[in-house]
Amino acid sequence: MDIKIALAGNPNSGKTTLFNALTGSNQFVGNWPGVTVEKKEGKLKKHDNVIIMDLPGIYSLSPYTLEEVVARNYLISERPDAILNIIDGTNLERNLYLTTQLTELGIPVVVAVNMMDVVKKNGDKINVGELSRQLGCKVVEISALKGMGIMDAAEEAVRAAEGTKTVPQHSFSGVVEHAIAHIEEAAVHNMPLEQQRWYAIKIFERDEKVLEQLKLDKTVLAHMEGDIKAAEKELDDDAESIITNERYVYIASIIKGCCKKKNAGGLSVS
Ligand code: BGO
Repeated sequence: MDIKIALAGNPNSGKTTLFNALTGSNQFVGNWPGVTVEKKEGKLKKHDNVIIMDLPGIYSLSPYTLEEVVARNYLISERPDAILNIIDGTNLERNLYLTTQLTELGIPVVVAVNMMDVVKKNGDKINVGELSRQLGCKVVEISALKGMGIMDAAEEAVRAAEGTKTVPQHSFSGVVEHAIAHIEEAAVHNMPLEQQRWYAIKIFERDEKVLEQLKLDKTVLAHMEGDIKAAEKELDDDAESIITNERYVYIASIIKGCCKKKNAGGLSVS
């Protein structure tokens, strides 16, 4: 049976360069159903049974842009066997925002840190072992432009696809976790275990697309709303911003433990 790997990343992360390098001329181009967003898929070179699905470039899995909706609909309804998440190594903070969401989906993720030629040229250092430990998934250094590490990254994704489903590692603050646990129990306990957390977080954020899809009972909704409001009161913010802020705090702690910038704190000479 074919193995499906979704290629996900921010715009400008090098996704097109990587997709072309991995698939060569073996590509099929169309549109995502019902929308004019381009859909590309291709066979991984030398692996006839591995399909790489190129998702639109996105910054987040929120429900606000057509590209985000297309990408997340594909991920949550088709559930590819693995996600190859390409991130720009020169811009980790912004790129990891999507990564923290992808690793919550319960689909195995491999992170490919791209632009390593530039990172190295700048004299910066990324400790990929530590990054991998923090994110709870395999991390591979690549340069899509130079073709460095790209087959390793794709083959790691194939291995991840064949392995067990991941359960997310990162925890939000106590009051948010409390609400998420209640939501899991009240609304999504019938779903496969690895999918529950992503849905519970989206319900906490009052994500309209997910609420529309799940068509939850009014009393269940009211019960969960109590937990969400309690978290909002305690943290003095709205639920969606709470999750966003906590993701950035988490990312800052990851970066602190994994990255050394040569010119950090100093003046740039360019
Ligand atoms: C231009 N290293 C370096 N140095 N550059 C890379 C790498 C890498 O590993 N990977 C990609 N790039 P896309 P999305 C460009 O097009 O694949 C470069 O949006 C230019 N173009 O070559 O398009 C890649 O699909 C003129 O750069 O990304 C591209 O994710 C001057 O990153 C850019 C300089 O890659 C985005 C660069 C006319």
